[in-house]
Amino acid sequence: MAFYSRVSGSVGMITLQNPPVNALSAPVRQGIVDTIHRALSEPEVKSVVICGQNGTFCGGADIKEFGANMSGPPLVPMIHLIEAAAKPVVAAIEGIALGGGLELALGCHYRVANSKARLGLPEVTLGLLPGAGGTQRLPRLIGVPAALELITTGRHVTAAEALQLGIIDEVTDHNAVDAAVKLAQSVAGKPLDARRISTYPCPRPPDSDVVFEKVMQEVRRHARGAIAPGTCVQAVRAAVALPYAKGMEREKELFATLFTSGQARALQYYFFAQRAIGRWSTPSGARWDTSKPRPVRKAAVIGLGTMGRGITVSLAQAGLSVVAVETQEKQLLAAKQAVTGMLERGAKRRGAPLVLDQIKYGRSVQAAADVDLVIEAVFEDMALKRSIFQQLSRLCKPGTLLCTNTSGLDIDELASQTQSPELVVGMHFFAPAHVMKLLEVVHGPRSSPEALATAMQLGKKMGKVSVAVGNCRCFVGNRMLRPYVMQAYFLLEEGATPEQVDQVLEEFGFPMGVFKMSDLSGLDVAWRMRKAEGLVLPASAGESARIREGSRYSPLGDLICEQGRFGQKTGRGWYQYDKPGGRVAKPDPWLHGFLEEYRTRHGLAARRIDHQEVLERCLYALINEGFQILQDGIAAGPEDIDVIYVLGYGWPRHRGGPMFFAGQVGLDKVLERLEHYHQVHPDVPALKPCSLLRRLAASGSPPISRWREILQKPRSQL
Ligand code: 3H9
Repeated sequence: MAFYSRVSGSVGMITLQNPPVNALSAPVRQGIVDTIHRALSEPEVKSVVICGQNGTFCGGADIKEFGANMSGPPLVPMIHLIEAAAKPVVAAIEGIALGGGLELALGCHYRVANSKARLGLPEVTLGLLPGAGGTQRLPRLIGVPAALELITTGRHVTAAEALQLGIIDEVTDHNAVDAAVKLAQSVAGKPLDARRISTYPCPRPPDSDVVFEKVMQEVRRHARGAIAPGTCVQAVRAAVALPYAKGMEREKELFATLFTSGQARALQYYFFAQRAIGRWSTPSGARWDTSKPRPVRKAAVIGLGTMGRGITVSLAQAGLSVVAVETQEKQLLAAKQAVTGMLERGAKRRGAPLVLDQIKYGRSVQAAADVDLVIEAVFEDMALKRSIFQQLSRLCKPGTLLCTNTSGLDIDELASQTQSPELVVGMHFFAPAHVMKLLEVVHGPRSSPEALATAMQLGKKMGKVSVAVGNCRCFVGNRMLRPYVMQAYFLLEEGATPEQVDQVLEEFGFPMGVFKMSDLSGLDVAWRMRKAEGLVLPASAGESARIREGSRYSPLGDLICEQGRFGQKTGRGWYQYDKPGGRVAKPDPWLHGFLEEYRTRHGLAARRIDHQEVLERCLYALINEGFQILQDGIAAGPEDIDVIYVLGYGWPRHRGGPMFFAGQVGLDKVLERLEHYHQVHPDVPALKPCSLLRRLAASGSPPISRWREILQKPRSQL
């Protein structure tokens, strides 16, 4: 709702009240309309201030309403009512003015903001465009190029930048409401014609067709299949090409096409998914969300390879004292240099203080004796990790939390090396660890809720999105990746090329297909893990290298590693690069010849494989594993898996995540296609539909919001 009061007798004050962000729900819109009418009708009131309760102006339209039948007064006429008012209306912006919130402010005659406020039109990130006049008013106010940039990226700007751009009239370090009241009093009775943005001509850039075409191309290149950014450009173009009223009609039409699109639904689902994860414990796990995290002031990182360096940077930037340990002298020097460089660049970029002094370097694990928490980040080698955990358990002060940065090793095995297995937790960071937002926090069967809560809290402090997952081989993200990669290998065996598979996946929206991605990450890491698991057989194994106890396995990844082709770092992998470390992937005739020779050797006939099969086999195998993970209780819900995939694996956000995507395709359809592929490839267990998928499909494919409830039922019923 919005409540009304009077300040100093002559200023009508409208306060939006809808915690936590004063979103413009139906009651709030109704409240604004009612109170504006009241302020305009009271003769003593000479001007009006609109502000938000609790230091927050407004977070925009109420996204929760989007899925339901909309009621209450629409936003556009409400904002017109404000703009057309005969008394000056001033927006007092504290905290945030985002989306419809900024559009409301643009309908006001003046805007005052607190210096800490952030403003923006982030609708594009929800698969929408600013649909309450933002695409028509903002370019009129600040010009087309600046408006296009803000609207197509959804970027938030500070109050200082907003002032510079001309979005607001005044910035104050003090209370914006007091400043707005002062301004409202000073402008009472003054003419308003020049303050109504909708009446401004829209400045037409010279060569406007060329400008828009260029922006459209740029936006399409970055959008990877997302439709909202290009539609935003079309709406701003209408501001230039059409008079205001017609431009508003165009904005409405374009908004309507986006509003009902699957992409908008996916992006809005994802918005809430990211906020919802962490609220539930996994079905197999201890409750951690009600436990109090321990304070962590000093942490140690053991092993300063690429991951250890990124983790050290992230911890220091989060304000912790860090002991960074590397036993190899040369590696330690290189790490120190690299960490210093990363911190210096980070401080410059973020305008934050340099925190070099918070890190102490050491060559012995002994240096971790007095820390509150250790993150071991050595090589992915169980024997090495085991011995480090034994040492840590002996030397660390009682109660120290011992975490391992592993992408898939058994947390319980490490816990069993220590005297306090309840204090052992997995923290799976993603490379580069100081940049990537995702953190899988892995609870072993013996990890205590408190230890888990501490790791989750620390992740948050480090600016990560922490997702709690259960302990199993490769956890959630990498476990799902395996069947996906394996399908891609099978497709090569059957006649596809890496280029073809990658093209299909990139068209779907991944920034890189599976083969380019593997070349970038380095093929040797997964190879080493497969070797440790005994999956890699010698070349002499012949046909038994391909069929393991009745299940098909593709040794292609192992074979190219045996050739020393580890991807970008060696200049050769699934593609060729101009030099070791090169980044531009080029098709490699050697690889094509190698595939042909491999097929001949194994009597495999190459066939033409269409795009649909490539996409379905790769994605549905991955999704099927996701259902298995839910069924096993390794992830708390589909949202957790989706967030992991979007943040850690490049799954296109506008497709919501793999589990949401499955729901959008239709669970019965996914099931039917998996059944089909499994019939054709009965020796591929990853294509055998998981029983949870069958059960959900049989119960009428309930919406994803209901899966969690179904998952709560006893495992035996799934
Ligand atoms: C729009 O305006 C369309 C118009 O152009 C045209 C219409 C015709 N609605 O993120 P947080 C909830 S589209 C409903 O954890 P923070 C959020 O779910 C809208 N709920 O906090 C969470 O709930 P819970 C354009 C909303 O401090 C709680 O608030 N606006 C909305 O890290 C706290 O959120 C946007 O895109 C909303 N609009 O960040 C802004 N916003 O506690 C979207 C938030 O139950 N919002 N909630 O989990 C944001 O970017 C961030 O939430 C914000 C606060 C920066 C505001």
